[in-house]
Amino acid sequence: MSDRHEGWARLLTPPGSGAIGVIRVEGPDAVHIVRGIFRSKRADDGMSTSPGEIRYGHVLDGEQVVDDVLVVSHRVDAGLVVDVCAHGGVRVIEQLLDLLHRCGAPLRTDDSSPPPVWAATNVIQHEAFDLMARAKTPRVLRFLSWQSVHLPDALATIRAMVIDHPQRTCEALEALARRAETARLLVDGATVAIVGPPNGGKSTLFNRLIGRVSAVVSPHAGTTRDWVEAAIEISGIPITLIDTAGRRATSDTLERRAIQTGQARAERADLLIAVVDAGRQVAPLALSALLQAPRRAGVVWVQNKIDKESDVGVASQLPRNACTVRLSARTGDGVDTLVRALVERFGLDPGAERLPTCFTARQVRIISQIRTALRATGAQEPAACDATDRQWNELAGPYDSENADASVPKSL
Ligand SMILES: Nc1nc2c(ncn2[C@@H]2O[C@H](COP(=O)(O)OP(=O)(O)O)[C@@H](O)[C@H]2O)c(=O)[nH]1
Ligand SMILES: [Mg+2]
Repeated sequence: MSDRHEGWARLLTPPGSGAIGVIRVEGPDAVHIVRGIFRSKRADDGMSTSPGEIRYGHVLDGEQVVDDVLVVSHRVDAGLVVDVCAHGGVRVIEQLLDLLHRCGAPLRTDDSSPPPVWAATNVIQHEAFDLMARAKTPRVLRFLSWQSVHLPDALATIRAMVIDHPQRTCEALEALARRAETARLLVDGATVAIVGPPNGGKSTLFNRLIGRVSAVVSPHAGTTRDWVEAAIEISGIPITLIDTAGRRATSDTLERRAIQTGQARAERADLLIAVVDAGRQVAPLALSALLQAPRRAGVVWVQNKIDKESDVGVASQLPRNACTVRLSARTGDGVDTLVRALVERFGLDPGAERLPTCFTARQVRIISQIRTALRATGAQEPAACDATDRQWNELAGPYDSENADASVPKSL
């Protein structure tokens, strides 16, 4: 059939399970191809070639019903394309695409759409495709797409040297796992909390960074009563930005609770933006709270309100060698410097993403098991070889869609 018909299929809905899955059949023979596999529920009519006219029926593979579907054609440029709207289960779509392929309409994907998960040939690729469907930014998509090809290759190369160079194998594996932090920041995203004394301009800065007014700004200390968060993207890194209530001694129970919950949220953040008013000395209590806050990616200090500057020596209160940015959240002056400082603190230079990197907790766990086995017994020991063979296969072996674990891979 395929040599008589010319067409191709595209998946219009995201890969993975959904309520419906829509496959568009395109090409000069799109209508012929769909007609050949579609049987309308009303015996007297088949697929309509009038654009927009929907028909309900079955897709048949020989005599076997693959799914009940709605079929509708559209005019695109000079020709007709046909949308097959089916149930969105992964297996149903897989079977429909397979049937269309056999009928002369193979699947076409382009770079901007992630490949369907079932197209994976090995376990790592399957994890990458699954996470790609949920990627929050194009940068994350590119990272996972690169890993889907290069991480399995790198593992094959490392595995090939296990007998002769067990020590080097361990080191190479360790490097893959060490870089997992890059993957975590990209795939899961980073959490950045804005902290500091009341009235420093935290909420104003929050609103400016998210590009809209979300947190209430006022000259009254204690205005922000709860933490507010928003999803933003900085340089392709998905970021959850959190505005917290400013810390101060207060008799207001509600405000005290807001301060505590904001503080707890900030404690789990990857990075803090500590905002102080450049025209005011920081109160000792607020300063000591800020100084006791070491974070994985550190603290970026912001001296805000430089538009109404009167230098009161705030700089001398801040830690020496601290990363400090002077800006005005109100006018936006200096905010681009802050954005650059945040990216720098994350240490995600584009080159680092083009290194093979573990990107799921499962990969890190199995790599650690292989390293332990190699260190304990040495590669020459047959028992160790058997054990690690099993682990290598579990790590990056062929993907078996029939027996695969259908759960979403746990990112880091
Ligand atoms: N002049 C000036 N005022 C600002 C700036 N940022 C914030 N403010 C003002 O400072 C007050 C407190 O701001 P807010 O964002 O609510 O501070 P927060 O309590 O730290 O969240 C408000 O009156 C803001 O308009 C700034 O960059 N320049
Ligand atoms: Mg506020």
